[in-house]
Amino acid sequence: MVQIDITDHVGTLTLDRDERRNALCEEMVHRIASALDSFRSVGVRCVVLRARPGARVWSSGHDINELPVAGLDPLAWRDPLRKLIRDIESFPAPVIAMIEGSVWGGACEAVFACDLILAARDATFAATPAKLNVPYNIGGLLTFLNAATLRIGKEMLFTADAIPAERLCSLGIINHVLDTLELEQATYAMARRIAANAPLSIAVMKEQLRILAGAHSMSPEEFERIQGLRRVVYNSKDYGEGVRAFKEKRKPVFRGE
Ligand code: YXS
Repeated sequence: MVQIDITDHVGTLTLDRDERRNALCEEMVHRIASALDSFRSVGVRCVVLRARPGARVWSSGHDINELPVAGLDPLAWRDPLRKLIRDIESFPAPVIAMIEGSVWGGACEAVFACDLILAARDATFAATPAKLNVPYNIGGLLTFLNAATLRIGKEMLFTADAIPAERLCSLGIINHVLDTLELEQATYAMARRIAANAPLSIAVMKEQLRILAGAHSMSPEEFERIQGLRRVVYNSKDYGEGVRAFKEKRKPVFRGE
């Protein structure tokens, strides 16, 4: 499910579950975490997170078959996608997302949680909770808010459109868009430049930026109100319909109940 390589202080983590379009199942997230632990143990100074060369789908997001149906929070703290985001954000060196193909759902958030994004010109990004009636969680929405402007974040989340990488790059959400043939060389050149700099300084700046990006106040009452609103959504008939429609390979019919 995951291939790893370490060369000159640069660790490469390749998603390798194409038969499920690199859906981020619990087992895959566990293997990513193990790979990051091994990178940390040998002092890797920059990570490249990628799919196999030529991938049409970088990742199709959360494994829908693992989304709970019976009225449980689909994005609770222990959910694999939530763990993956925390693992990326807390890794003590920059993680560069190198994107070929299409990125869907929670994989968009995982890419946005990376420190840098370099994408092929024809890559696309589709945030899909509105396609499945998933009530995204507050921490996840903060990842989108930190990566994009509020307006672009709303467009992505409300339309679920597949947004071209070039548009996101023009908006400063993606660092660089390159021709596919140049992408890998440019990504590793940047990774090596980062790896040649001072790792302690970079690690502590990354951690400070993580804390600053998450520094938002919310009253306990507001948090509880939001959680109650989210519970209405994942307890709704529409929630089961979203997941069922995917499994039955048909368009969902949402009734707002
Ligand atoms: O039919 P089989 O058994 O061969 O399986 C198919 C797909 O069902 C499976 N697969 C997935 N299984 C679980 N979770 C997924 N996310 C997922 N995506 C795909 O992989 C096999 C091959 O897929 P297929 O035939 O559709 O491939 P394709 O090349 O024709 O189309 C690729 C995609 C990515 C356009 C298509 O697979 C697709 O639309 N996948 C779902 C994308 C999506 O809606 N992702 C959101 C997941 S939910 C999530 O991330 C968050 C909770 S949220 O939604 O809140 O953001």
